[in-house]
Formats: sequence, C-alpha cells, structure tokens
Amino acid sequence: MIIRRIKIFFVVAVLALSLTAVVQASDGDSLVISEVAWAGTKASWADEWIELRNLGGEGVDLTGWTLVWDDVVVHLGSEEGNTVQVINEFVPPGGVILLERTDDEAVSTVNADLIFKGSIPNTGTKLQLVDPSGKMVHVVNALDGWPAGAASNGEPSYASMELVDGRWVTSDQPGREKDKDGGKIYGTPGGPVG
Ligand SMILES: [Ca+2]
Ligand SMILES: [Ca+2]
Repeated sequence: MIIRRIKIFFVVAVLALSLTAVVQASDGDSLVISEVAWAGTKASWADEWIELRNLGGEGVDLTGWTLVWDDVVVHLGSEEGNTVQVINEFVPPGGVILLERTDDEAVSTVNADLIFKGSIPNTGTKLQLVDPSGKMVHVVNALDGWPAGAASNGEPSYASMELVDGRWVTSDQPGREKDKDGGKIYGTPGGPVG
C-alpha cells in the first residue's frame, strides 16, 4: 500500500515537473524581436525603434526580461541600465510592444511602450532577447551587417528590418505610421506585418 502511494506520488511529481517545463518553454519561445529600425527615420537617424512580438497564446509579463546589444542593456520591465521609461510591461497574446529611442516622438503616431537610450549601430550588431532565467530566447546575429533594412543610401532610405514568416525583409513600402516630421515610416511599428 505504501509502495503504491509512493509510486503515485512520483508519477504525479514527474507529470507536474514536465508540465512546468512545457509552460516555461512555450513562454520563453513566444516572444521575438519582430522589427528593427536600426537606421532611425528620415526625420532623424537617432530616431531608432524596435518592436517585439508575442507569438504565443499567453500574455508575457516583461519583469526580468532584457534586450541586449554591445554594451547596451535595456531592461524591459524596470527603469535601470539603458531603460529611460517603462510605460507598459505586458504583451498580450499576439500583441506587440514598441521601444522608442530617447523619447516618444521617434514614431510620432504610436505610443511607445518603453523609452531607451543608446544607439543601434548601422554597421550591425548582435541583438539578444533574454528571459528572466537568463535564457536567450531570440538572437539576431548581425555582427557582419544587417540582413535587411536600409539607411540613408538605401532604396527606399530609412526602411526598417521586419521579420516576415521567420525571414528578415526590408520594409520597402511606406506604412501608415509617421516619424517626428510627419513623414511616412517605411515599416510597421507597433502594428501587424504588411
Ligand atoms: Ca511614439
Ligand atoms: Ca511591425
């Protein structure tokens, strides 16, 4: 009888542990870097912005999450390091959040969810999205140059780099959102692909 109870206890414990692992894995893998305006906008090369997307079916609380490149550490849920202001730290299922550099005017027609300081090099870098356990859940290794997007010399110029069906593409059409001077942004900051 006792042995049987112990067996049941172990079966339940193993099931609970594996369920926890599954939930954590799906949480961690669900948030991705979905768009990067590494060259800024036509209004200013310093008006860089980054979008993160929750591909999962559950909301993600950004407490303890960071976005890291070079010596920049953007804390997604707290105002420390390169984070100037956290406005919203929850990403609903299927939702996006927009990180704007220096102030909320980089993308003037969308409210920022976070303001950061620190530049994104036009020559490329390695962007790492890290969850609270320290696991790198999404890495964009562009140390040899950005796979997409365009700076002042691009056609079109100042276009974002957007993740479409798992591939980085240049946003070559003017979107509905606007930069600080009212010019159309080539990209979809804070919005769906397309
Ligand atoms: Ca804004
Ligand atoms: Ca977008």
